[in-house]
Amino acid sequence: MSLDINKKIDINELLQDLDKYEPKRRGWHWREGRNENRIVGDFEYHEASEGLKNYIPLPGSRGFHYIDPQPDCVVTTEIASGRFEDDIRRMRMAAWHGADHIMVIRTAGQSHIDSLLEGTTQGIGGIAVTRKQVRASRKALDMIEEEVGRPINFHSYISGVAGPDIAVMFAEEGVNGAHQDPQYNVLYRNVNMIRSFVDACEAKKVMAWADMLQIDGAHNANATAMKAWKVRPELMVQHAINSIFSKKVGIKPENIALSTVPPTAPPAPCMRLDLPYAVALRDFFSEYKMRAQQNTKYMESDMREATVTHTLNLMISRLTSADIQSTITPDEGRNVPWHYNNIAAISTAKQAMNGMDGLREMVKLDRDGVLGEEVRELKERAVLFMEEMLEVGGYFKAVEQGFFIDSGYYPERNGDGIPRQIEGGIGAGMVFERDADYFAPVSVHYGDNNVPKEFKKASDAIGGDTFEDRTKIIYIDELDEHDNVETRLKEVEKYTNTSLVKPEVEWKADGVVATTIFLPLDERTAEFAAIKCGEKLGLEDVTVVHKQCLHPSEGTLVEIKGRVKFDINVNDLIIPEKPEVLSEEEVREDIKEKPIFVVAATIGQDEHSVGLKETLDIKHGGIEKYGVKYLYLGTSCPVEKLVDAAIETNANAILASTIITHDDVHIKNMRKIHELCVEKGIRDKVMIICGGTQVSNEIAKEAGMDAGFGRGTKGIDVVSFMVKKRREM
Ligand code: Z98
Repeated sequence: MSLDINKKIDINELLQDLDKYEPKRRGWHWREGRNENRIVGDFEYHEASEGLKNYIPLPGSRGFHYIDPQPDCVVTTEIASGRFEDDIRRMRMAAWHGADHIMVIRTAGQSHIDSLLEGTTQGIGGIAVTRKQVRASRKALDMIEEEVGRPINFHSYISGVAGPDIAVMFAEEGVNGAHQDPQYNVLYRNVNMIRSFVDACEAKKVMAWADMLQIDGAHNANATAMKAWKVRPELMVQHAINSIFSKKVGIKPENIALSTVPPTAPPAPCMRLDLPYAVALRDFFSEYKMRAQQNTKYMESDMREATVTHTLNLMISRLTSADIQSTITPDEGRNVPWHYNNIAAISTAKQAMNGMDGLREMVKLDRDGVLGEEVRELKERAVLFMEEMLEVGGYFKAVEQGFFIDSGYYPERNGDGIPRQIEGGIGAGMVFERDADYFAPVSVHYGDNNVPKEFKKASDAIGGDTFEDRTKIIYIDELDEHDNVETRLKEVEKYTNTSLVKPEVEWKADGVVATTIFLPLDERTAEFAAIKCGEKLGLEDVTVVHKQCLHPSEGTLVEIKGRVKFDINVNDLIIPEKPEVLSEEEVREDIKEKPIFVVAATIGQDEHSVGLKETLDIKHGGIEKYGVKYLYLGTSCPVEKLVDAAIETNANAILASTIITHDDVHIKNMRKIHELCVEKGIRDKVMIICGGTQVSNEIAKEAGMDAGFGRGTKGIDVVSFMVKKRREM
């Protein structure tokens, strides 16, 4: 199975023979061609990687031959709608925009699961990670990476008491990266700390075998702490613990990534707090990789604000360094995973990183001043934290005493940390010392293993394990009769490979649309008025996803979402043929060789001039820019005068503009120009083009014009038409 860019990914086909599917490869992949200067289009980039085979560039690239330079670092997006069949479609869109690290977090907390789930979700609320989902996603990504021409890293989470089991499954299924940090289990999921660290040895060993990249969980401290910037010393301690632990278990340092988040957000003076922190981290942990994630702690539902925070965070990445740049959207604040906000965040990262390409070559961080002092202070606080931890008897004791997630700026302590008991938590007392003759017949295992002499390696005892012989992997399909992908796909069958379509945000054919409404009301009233507006628009289940007071009494901006009841049959749509626009180069060349002269005016009794002038004038890309010369006759120009001017100047084209439409005056005037030209014998020599907000190509042609241009027309559209039309003449 391979993908055709003109066709949707076929989920049914993807699921076929899934039980036999083998992932194409294992291991993490960094972008190719980093650290080399690269020419893309008109520009030289110093922090870019190899480009993509298929991509969607940024909208502004229109002015730059639609190039799509790819930053040097891996770009992450977190896609987790809870339905893998929908996630897969989003992964494809994300990859085309530049994501090569797809993280999937399931809606049922993985750390709450006691064992590897296969076949069924066992009645838990939410969607748990299963082999089937992982395999289907990896299979899809194996095809998507062919399509974009760049390997894509698939990533999920190895946590909870089932962590080692999940690690094994991920290794078998070609998962390329995972969050793994025993401190996460201890602090946020109350897993017993001994159990968590012992399990982590096994999980990390498996990750090392699978060449997976590991991301730690330190960022959860600043997402949880009351004041995120106060835990900066502690964050470094957490990074240190997991990094050195992982290295000692056998993960190579280049596969160990620190999950760093600039801890604060505007309106805090975030650079002053975040930059020294970022520098201190890179001083301490130069051996490891940096995974930079956006600050989410202070994220509200405002897209604009979140985007600025993200951009400031991206500046930190460019001023210091990032090996992986994560992107997160305000969906966390809205509680809806929107397809398009993933893409928006990827584009923000791509745009900002390309924009700040090579910044460090031009701007040097001044470590002699406040920055240096702050960096030193942060590092000292972290070291003192670590020393005190040792003094009280080590990590476990420190956790017991509530050292972590305390709201004080160390060494200050407010006594509100998250304390856990060494003997307490999930899985307490479930760690047993291995017997002297302990033997596990597996190829990858942490710690003592007494391999009997008759075997060269432990797994020989069973003739090879699942890492060596994939046929031993037992694939269990979904067992739940009601909650499974097949039934979900049946529910949307009406919209699969048919001409029917519904708007969607989260899941296929969910019918969800979002609308922005301004109401001249106070915030509270506006909220309820907006819901009423949504209902009157025919939406169901209307909820407010964002509101922002613009003035206590003058008005409020509200974004609502709701569900439409209808669907649309695309076969019933009347879609005019899309005019093909020539490239700027081709147009310029053509006009250079064979000049074009036009006469232009707003006709009849019409005083509107802006649209026509924008179309003519060089400043905003009017036809003048491409070498066209023109005579502008102003507004309210009689049709006769315009046609006479065309004759006198021997013009190639007449450009008429008309906005007013009462009594169909625009159509009457167009027809009059055509008839006059016929009468005066120039119709076959002159192109007649009409533009205006109410003009369409169809209306204009019906009225005898060669073409009509409506709202949103640019000079290139008009000039491209003229060049093509002249070739026909
Ligand atoms: C991120 N947006 O970093 P449950 N282990 C670690 C984690 O950070 C997380 C989990 C496990 C964030 C996502 N992080 C939040 C170290 C989650 C997940 O039990 O499945 O929620 O554990 O990508």
